[in-house]
Amino acid sequence: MRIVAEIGSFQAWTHANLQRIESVLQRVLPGPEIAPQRLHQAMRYAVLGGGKRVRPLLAFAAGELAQAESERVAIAAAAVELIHAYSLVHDDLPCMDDDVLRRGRPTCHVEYDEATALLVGDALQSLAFQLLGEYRLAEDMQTQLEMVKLLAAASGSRGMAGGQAIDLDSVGKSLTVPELEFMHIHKTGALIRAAALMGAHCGNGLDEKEFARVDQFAKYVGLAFQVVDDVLDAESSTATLGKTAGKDAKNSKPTYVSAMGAAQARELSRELRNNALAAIEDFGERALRLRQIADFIVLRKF
Ligand code: GRG
Repeated sequence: MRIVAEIGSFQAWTHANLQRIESVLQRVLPGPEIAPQRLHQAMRYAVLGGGKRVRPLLAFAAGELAQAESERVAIAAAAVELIHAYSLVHDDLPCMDDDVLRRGRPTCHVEYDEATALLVGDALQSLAFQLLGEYRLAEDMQTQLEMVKLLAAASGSRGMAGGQAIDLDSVGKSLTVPELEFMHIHKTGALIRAAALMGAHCGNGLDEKEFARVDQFAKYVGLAFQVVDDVLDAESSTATLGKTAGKDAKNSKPTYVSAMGAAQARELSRELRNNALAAIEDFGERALRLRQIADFIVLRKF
């Protein structure tokens, strides 16, 4: 009975926060009628075309834990999602992963053109940092500066972009599990971790130890996300994923599935989920939303 009620409440919570993030993203993206129209239309195409919004949801959950105002968290979450959207647009380009399908639609460079897609990524990244400078997000300016630093580091060469460089370099090679972990902690994990910490920074309800617990939780969840992504790429269909399935094997990319097999990779994702939950155990009921997101990430089908 309790589990049913918790699932129901998670759906309602997710629905409310998805509406919140969509409306902020709609608002902060330049309108399609504003010059240069084609670039602004392409930016909106890349960001507003669906997506699970896992990173914003993590920011909202951590923000609630830190007793942050949801309006502030929504802006921080939007900044993270803009960076994520930029990374997908660039990742899909012919010079990187060369894909034609994303979120069930043609990728940005297919719908528009390569030069526009490149600029879309650049402009989305700039817009993310503009938001962090434009809105009051944290109780004090020192914390707000920390947030700028955090998002920059998570997206840069020692975070997501660095992970992508390792990924491009590893095509056709076989990586050990620790090497895979290093790549994914950067490529996928850094931004997921930043999402939770950005949300937590919007409030001042967490002490240092509690903040570190959220960080630890997000590290495990970020890795679990990638392990599940590898399994879904191997086992799911293009129709379900809304992006081309089976690409990792076709492109000779080292993955958790190629390193240990799908069944063991699934088991690893469950282990990582358990580690994530253990990290936030002391929060008790206050961490309900974080726990539910960890479950969603591990059990998701797309
Ligand atoms: C181009 C600097 C640069 C980085 C690209 C994130 C990334 C790095 C590449 C995406 C390629 C990929 C398949 C990564 C695996 C995990 C991942 C980030 C999947 C996509 O994220 P989701 O599932 O996407 O959250 P939605 O569409 O739901 O937002």
